Amino acid sequence: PFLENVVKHPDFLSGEYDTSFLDSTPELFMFPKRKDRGTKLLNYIGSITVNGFPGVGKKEKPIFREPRMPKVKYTEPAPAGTKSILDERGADGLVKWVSEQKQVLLTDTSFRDAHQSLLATRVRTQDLRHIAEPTARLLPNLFSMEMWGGATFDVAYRFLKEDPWERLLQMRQDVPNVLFQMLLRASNAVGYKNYPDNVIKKFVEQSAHAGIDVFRIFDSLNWVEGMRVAIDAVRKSGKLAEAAICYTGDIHDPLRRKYDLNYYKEIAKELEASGAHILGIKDMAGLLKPAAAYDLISALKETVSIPIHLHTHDTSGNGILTYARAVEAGVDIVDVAMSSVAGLTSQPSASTLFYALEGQERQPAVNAKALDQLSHYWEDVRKYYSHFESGMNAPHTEVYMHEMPGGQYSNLQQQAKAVGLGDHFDEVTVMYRRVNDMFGDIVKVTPSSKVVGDMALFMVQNHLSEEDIYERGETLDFPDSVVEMFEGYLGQPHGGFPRELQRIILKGKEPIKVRPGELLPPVDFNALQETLFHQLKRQVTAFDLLSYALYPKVYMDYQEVAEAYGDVSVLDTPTFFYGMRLGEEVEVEIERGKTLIVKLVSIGEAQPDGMRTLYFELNGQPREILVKDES
Ligand code: 3PY
Ligand code: ZN
Repeated sequence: PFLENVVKHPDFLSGEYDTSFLDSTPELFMFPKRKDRGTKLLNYIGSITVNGFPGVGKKEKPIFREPRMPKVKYTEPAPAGTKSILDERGADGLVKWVSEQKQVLLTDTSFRDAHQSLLATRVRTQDLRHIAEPTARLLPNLFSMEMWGGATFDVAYRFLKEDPWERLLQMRQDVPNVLFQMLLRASNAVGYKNYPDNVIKKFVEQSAHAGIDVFRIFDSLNWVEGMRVAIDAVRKSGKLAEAAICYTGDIHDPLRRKYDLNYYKEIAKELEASGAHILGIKDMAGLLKPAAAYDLISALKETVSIPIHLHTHDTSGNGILTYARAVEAGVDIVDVAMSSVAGLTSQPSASTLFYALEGQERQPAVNAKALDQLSHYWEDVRKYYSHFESGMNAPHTEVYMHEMPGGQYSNLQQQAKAVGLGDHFDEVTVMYRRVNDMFGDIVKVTPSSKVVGDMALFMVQNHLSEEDIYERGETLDFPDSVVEMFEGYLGQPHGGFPRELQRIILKGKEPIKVRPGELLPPVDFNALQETLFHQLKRQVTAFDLLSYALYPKVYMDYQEVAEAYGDVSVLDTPTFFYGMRLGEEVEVEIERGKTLIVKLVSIGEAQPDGMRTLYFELNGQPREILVKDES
């Protein structure tokens, strides 16, 4: 823990430390007394056993097989990979290396987008960690592992009750050789709204220190102005700025001229000129059809000289063909996932692509047997998360109609259910597209996609047609997210907002035209540090500050749970979601070399006030825990 405290110290993280800070910083030696971690964990287990996991409900704990692990030799150090190249030759050296590779390079998204898109982002750090080192050793010639950012940040706090920074620091220890990649929503960081510039800069700086090497930066309206602060911050950190264009529409559709080849070429040029090391094409919904992929990548290869990294979702079932054509056109890197967490709303499968390109000189240089073994692990782990599956189990070409991003489909479905529209989801998807067209045909990706989703739900729920909006709009109370977007707080869409609709939605308010970051006052981190110090009653790290600045309520709620239950990330996933069966015994490693053995002996009758006593054994000693039965 000492090293962890040092490594997490803000001075260390900002790179401004010298050796004297250890002497002048006695709080590093004063750890909060982690009294009674055992009891806190028993309280958590007891509460889940009696009441079920929040949002999932009380379910019988299934018997899961122990996830199959690949065979890996740990006697040698991990083979050198792209991370070693970045560390030795810097960002430009790495870019040069990428450009020199004949075969297409791969990014493994299993640790981020795959589970964000298939399992509501719910995969826990522990399950990621178990397979991180095997992946790094078996696939050392991956371009990168995408393992952070996007929704993983807030979901970790909100639902998994674990610290995303811890995830990054810990996984970095497991993976010294392969680049770590994150998804950064430009001025929206890992959130859903614009933040002040100093928050974005500090977030990038700290993420880089904690272990991120490649930042895929995108703006939810493809507004390059909104991306510059993040691009500059990444360049300053010495890491790789992958500036991405979100792909929308269809370059081959004569009726969608707004997003033609020229549109993408112009943005690509702007991004290259802004200092991007790599150009990302972020096909977040999986709309890029194979022939379009060939034409788009061919055109962009002629337009820019930086490497091109393509990301798609396999929702339509066309992902592999799209990649095959993109590879033919010279794409440098593509995003794939391990088979058992690939396909559908996730990325195309790594091994499928490997075999699809057999006999071609650009076939990726990966060990197909290793891919199978890694996939076995994910197949077993995925079962822990079955409650978060979307239910989509076949290719879904309707995505070409509604254009919903991979990660949004299941989310919006849940939102629709929550407002009683579970049986009307088809209507919602059609309305989603109609809203897009009303909004002037915009890029739909977090957070602009959420705005379109909110409006579609609002209209279906209130039985409003497009005509109603124009006729009665002045009397309607539009969702906040819709008003904010039309005010300009997510930036400016290509071609501007439709004037008439904007006037109706804003009801006389003036929209902004400048970058929201220019108007938002900077966060006073010193003042924040003081506030947090009083609230947390402990040393405040740069990570605490940033998490609070991004998500004050989510972060404080997390702290409250951590206070009540301790560090629940140490529990195995079945116990975390299902609690314990009567008579079951589980081992919990609370720190390296320190294991608790927990046995649930019996559960008492509910008292008139609803309280039940749970009888445990903790390392052989009887322990009683009181839990209120909420049923
Ligand atoms: C995110 O922003 O989380 C996304 O994955 C967008 O596609
Ligand atoms: Zn994606």
